[in-house]
Amino acid sequence: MKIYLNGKLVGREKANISVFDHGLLYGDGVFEGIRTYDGLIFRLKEHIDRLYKSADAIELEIPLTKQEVIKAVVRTLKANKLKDAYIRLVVTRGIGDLGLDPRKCGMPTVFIITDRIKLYPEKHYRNGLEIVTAKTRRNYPQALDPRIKSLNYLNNILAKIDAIKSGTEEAIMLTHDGNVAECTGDNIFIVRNSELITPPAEIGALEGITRDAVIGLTKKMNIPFHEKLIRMEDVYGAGEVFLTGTAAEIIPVIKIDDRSIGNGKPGEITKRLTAEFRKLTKTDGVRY
Ligand code: PXG
Repeated sequence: MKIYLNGKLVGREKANISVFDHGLLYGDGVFEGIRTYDGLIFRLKEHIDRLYKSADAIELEIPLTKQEVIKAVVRTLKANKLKDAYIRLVVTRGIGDLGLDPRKCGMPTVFIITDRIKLYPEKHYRNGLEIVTAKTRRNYPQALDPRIKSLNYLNNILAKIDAIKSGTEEAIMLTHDGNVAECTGDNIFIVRNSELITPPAEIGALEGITRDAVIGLTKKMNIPFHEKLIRMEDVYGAGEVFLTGTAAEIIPVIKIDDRSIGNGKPGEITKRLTAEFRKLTKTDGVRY
């Protein structure tokens, strides 16, 4: 396996980061999780744009142009001869000292790992997923905006631990004032009276690339769609619930906190969107 690290492709055992890197010491950095389908990088431009937006939000200057980052991604994919891959693109503040001061970090660290993709077991797509509501609330946007895809994922990890302790794989995270925000690594959608609804990202959710793709599909498919605030009562009472994410794609949810959703089976709108999304992954990407 070859890993891109600060301009070079190195073997796995040589892909090491300093213990003084502020990405490690403080979670000071940003990242992207991108996917390729049969030699097509899905929505690469959108992922790169989001990476730069995240970096800008934490005043981190990426030492490469967007075009150079794209070239580095393609170079890494080719070196590993992967056609269906998961790409982890990371930019940290770089090597500093034991203080928080980001000015001590001379040069951001950039690395790219490309690997085979690990998916949820197929049965979850067929039968639907069981999830819970996390005890842990989503970061307050005025403290650390969840729209920033930063290396600081502890908020999500605490909610993931809530999910695991409840015997499930995913958990719904609420905002400080009880609105549904998103899950630990996926956005959430509900269907109510044939209308598709997802919470607005600004209340405390990542503007997911898969979320955007699904919103785009609703226009093409004439499915009524709105961004709206939703509470857990709305989710429990929904006809359908599904999650979206780069790794998960679109995954139906059939039980939440031991309560059945709809008729307890993946819903029709979820199935139609999944079929259209699969088509999109075959066409909507950059060939390498
Ligand atoms: N919310 C959060 C908090 C996420 O981390 C999403 C929503 C979905 O966004 P995209 O752009 O992927 O549709 C994410 C994405 C991983 C992994 O390795 C995590 C994500 C994506 C890919 C891999 O855990 N999170």
